[in-house]
Amino acid sequence: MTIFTETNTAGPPVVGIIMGSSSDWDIMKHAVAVLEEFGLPHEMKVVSAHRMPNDMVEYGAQAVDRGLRAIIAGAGGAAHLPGMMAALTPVPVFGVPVPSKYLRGEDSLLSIVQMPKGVPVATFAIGEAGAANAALHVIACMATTDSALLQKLIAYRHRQTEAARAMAVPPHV
Ligand code: RP5
Repeated sequence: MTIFTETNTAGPPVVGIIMGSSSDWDIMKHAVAVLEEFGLPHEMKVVSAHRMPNDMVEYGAQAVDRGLRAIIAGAGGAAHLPGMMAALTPVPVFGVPVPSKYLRGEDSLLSIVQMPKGVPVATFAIGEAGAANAALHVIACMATTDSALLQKLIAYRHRQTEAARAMAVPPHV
Protein backbone atom coordinates (compact mmCIF):
# COMPACT_ATOMS: atom_id res chain seq x y z
CA MET A 1 0.00 0.00 0.00
CA THR A 2 1.30 3.43 -0.89
CA ILE A 3 0.04 6.04 1.50
CA PHE A 4 2.37 8.92 0.75
CA THR A 5 1.37 11.52 -1.76
CA GLU A 6 1.63 15.26 -2.21
CA THR A 7 5.27 15.50 -3.21
CA ASN A 8 5.62 18.90 -4.78
CA THR A 9 9.28 19.27 -5.61
CA ALA A 10 11.40 17.53 -8.20
CA GLY A 11 13.23 14.40 -7.14
CA PRO A 12 12.47 11.89 -4.43
CA PRO A 13 11.55 13.51 -1.12
CA VAL A 14 14.21 13.67 1.57
CA VAL A 15 11.97 15.37 4.14
CA GLY A 16 8.57 14.07 5.19
CA ILE A 17 6.09 16.54 6.62
CA ILE A 18 3.32 14.75 8.46
CA MET A 19 0.46 16.12 10.52
CA GLY A 20 -2.35 14.69 12.57
CA SER A 21 -5.14 16.45 10.72
CA SER A 22 -5.80 18.69 7.76
CA SER A 23 -6.68 21.28 10.41
CA ASP A 24 -2.95 21.43 11.21
CA TRP A 25 -2.12 22.70 7.74
CA ASP A 26 -2.33 26.41 8.58
CA ILE A 27 0.61 25.84 10.91
CA MET A 28 2.51 23.18 8.98
CA LYS A 29 2.42 25.18 5.74
CA HIS A 30 5.08 27.40 7.29
CA ALA A 31 7.49 24.45 7.35
CA VAL A 32 6.62 23.67 3.75
CA ALA A 33 7.25 27.27 2.69
CA VAL A 34 10.77 27.16 4.13
CA LEU A 35 11.62 23.86 2.45
CA GLU A 36 10.33 25.20 -0.84
CA GLU A 37 12.38 28.36 -0.47
CA PHE A 38 15.51 26.21 -0.06
CA GLY A 39 14.49 23.75 -2.77
CA LEU A 40 14.61 20.71 -0.51
CA PRO A 41 12.51 17.85 -1.92
CA HIS A 42 9.72 17.01 0.46
CA GLU A 43 6.36 15.32 0.78
CA MET A 44 3.28 16.15 2.86
CA LYS A 45 0.80 13.75 4.38
CA VAL A 46 -1.95 13.64 6.99
CA VAL A 47 -1.09 10.73 9.30
CA SER A 48 -3.31 10.68 12.35
CA ALA A 49 -1.78 8.70 15.20
CA HIS A 50 -5.09 7.76 16.78
CA ARG A 51 -7.29 7.59 13.67
CA MET A 52 -4.78 5.97 11.27
CA PRO A 53 -2.43 4.00 13.51
CA ASN A 54 -1.63 1.36 10.90
CA ASP A 55 -0.75 4.02 8.32
CA MET A 56 1.48 5.70 10.88
CA VAL A 57 3.31 2.42 11.51
CA GLU A 58 3.76 1.85 7.80
CA TYR A 59 5.07 5.36 7.21
CA GLY A 60 7.65 4.92 9.97
CA ALA A 61 8.63 1.42 8.88
CA GLN A 62 9.35 2.55 5.32
CA ALA A 63 10.96 5.93 6.03
CA VAL A 64 14.58 4.77 5.80
CA ASP A 65 14.12 2.70 2.66
CA ARG A 66 12.23 5.53 0.99
CA GLY A 67 15.20 7.83 1.51
CA LEU A 68 13.73 10.18 4.08
CA ARG A 69 16.45 11.91 6.10
CA ALA A 70 14.19 13.96 8.35
CA ILE A 71 10.55 13.94 9.38
CA ILE A 72 8.76 17.06 10.55
CA ALA A 73 5.71 15.99 12.53
CA GLY A 74 3.01 18.37 13.72
CA ALA A 75 0.09 17.54 15.97
CA GLY A 76 -2.17 19.17 18.51
CA GLY A 77 -3.74 18.22 21.83
CA ALA A 78 -2.56 14.86 23.14
CA ALA A 79 0.01 14.99 20.36
CA HIS A 80 1.26 11.41 20.00
CA LEU A 81 2.36 11.55 16.37
CA PRO A 82 5.93 12.93 16.70
CA GLY A 83 6.86 10.58 19.54
CA MET A 84 5.31 7.53 17.91
CA MET A 85 7.04 8.33 14.62
CA ALA A 86 10.35 8.66 16.47
CA ALA A 87 9.71 5.24 18.00
CA LEU A 88 9.04 3.71 14.59
CA THR A 89 12.12 4.93 12.70
CA PRO A 90 15.70 6.03 13.29
CA VAL A 91 15.09 8.97 10.93
CA PRO A 92 15.28 12.11 13.11
CA VAL A 93 11.91 13.59 14.01
CA PHE A 94 11.32 17.30 14.45
CA GLY A 95 8.14 17.95 16.42
CA VAL A 96 5.85 20.92 15.97
CA PRO A 97 3.22 21.60 18.65
CA VAL A 98 0.05 22.79 16.94
CA PRO A 99 -2.12 25.26 18.88
CA SER A 100 -5.13 23.49 20.34
CA LYS A 101 -8.65 24.77 20.90
CA TYR A 102 -8.81 24.67 24.69
CA LEU A 103 -5.22 24.81 25.97
CA ARG A 104 -3.68 26.95 23.20
CA GLY A 105 -1.10 24.30 22.36
CA GLU A 106 0.48 24.01 25.79
CA ASP A 107 -0.89 20.46 25.83
CA SER A 108 0.65 19.82 22.41
CA LEU A 109 4.02 21.20 23.52
CA LEU A 110 4.19 19.12 26.68
CA SER A 111 3.00 15.99 24.87
CA ILE A 112 5.77 16.31 22.30
CA VAL A 113 8.66 17.62 24.38
CA GLN A 114 8.42 15.27 27.36
CA MET A 115 9.75 12.17 25.62
CA PRO A 116 11.20 9.60 27.98
CA LYS A 117 14.94 8.94 27.68
CA GLY A 118 15.96 6.89 24.66
CA VAL A 119 13.65 8.12 21.89
CA PRO A 120 14.19 11.83 21.22
CA VAL A 121 11.98 14.28 19.39
CA ALA A 122 13.55 17.67 18.65
CA THR A 123 10.72 19.92 19.78
CA PHE A 124 10.04 23.44 18.55
CA ALA A 125 7.87 26.37 19.56
CA ILE A 126 4.09 26.23 19.48
CA GLY A 127 2.66 27.36 16.17
CA GLU A 128 3.97 28.83 12.96
CA ALA A 129 7.37 29.89 14.31
CA GLY A 130 7.92 26.32 15.45
CA ALA A 131 6.97 24.95 12.05
CA ALA A 132 9.28 27.33 10.20
CA ASN A 133 12.12 26.73 12.67
CA ALA A 134 11.73 22.96 12.41
CA ALA A 135 12.32 23.26 8.66
CA LEU A 136 15.24 25.65 9.19
CA HIS A 137 16.79 23.21 11.65
CA VAL A 138 16.41 20.34 9.20
CA ILE A 139 18.20 22.51 6.66
CA ALA A 140 20.95 23.41 9.14
CA CYS A 141 21.53 19.73 9.88
CA MET A 142 21.67 18.79 6.22
CA ALA A 143 23.90 21.77 5.47
CA THR A 144 26.66 20.22 7.58
CA THR A 145 27.29 17.85 4.67
CA ASP A 146 25.96 19.96 1.78
CA SER A 147 28.00 23.06 0.96
CA ALA A 148 25.46 24.45 -1.52
CA LEU A 149 22.73 24.24 1.09
CA LEU A 150 25.05 25.84 3.63
CA GLN A 151 25.59 28.81 1.34
CA LYS A 152 21.82 29.18 0.93
CA LEU A 153 21.39 29.13 4.70
CA ILE A 154 24.10 31.73 5.22
CA ALA A 155 22.47 33.95 2.58
CA TYR A 156 19.08 33.50 4.26
CA ARG A 157 20.53 34.56 7.61
CA HIS A 158 22.21 37.53 5.96
CA ARG A 159 18.93 38.70 4.42
CA GLN A 160 17.25 38.34 7.79
CA THR A 161 19.95 40.42 9.45
CA GLU A 162 19.67 43.15 6.84
CA ALA A 163 15.88 43.21 7.18
CA ALA A 164 16.20 43.63 10.94
CA ARG A 165 18.78 46.40 10.53
CA ALA A 166 16.37 48.22 8.23
CA MET A 167 13.63 48.18 10.84
CA ALA A 168 12.51 51.48 12.33
CA VAL A 169 10.65 52.07 15.53
CA PRO A 170 6.97 52.63 14.61
CA PRO A 171 5.53 56.14 14.89
CA HIS A 172 4.62 56.82 18.50
CA VAL A 173 3.58 59.67 20.74
C1 RP5 B 1 -4.77 16.08 16.45
O1 RP5 B 1 -6.00 16.57 16.87
C2 RP5 B 1 -4.43 16.86 15.23
O2 RP5 B 1 -3.05 16.97 15.11
C3 RP5 B 1 -5.11 18.18 15.42
O3 RP5 B 1 -4.19 19.17 15.88
C4 RP5 B 1 -6.14 17.90 16.49
C5 RP5 B 1 -7.56 18.18 16.04
O4 RP5 B 1 -7.82 17.41 14.88
P1 RP5 B 1 -9.17 17.62 14.07
O5 RP5 B 1 -10.30 17.32 15.04
O6 RP5 B 1 -9.19 19.09 13.65
O7 RP5 B 1 -9.13 16.69 12.90
O8 RP5 B 1 -4.81 14.73 16.18
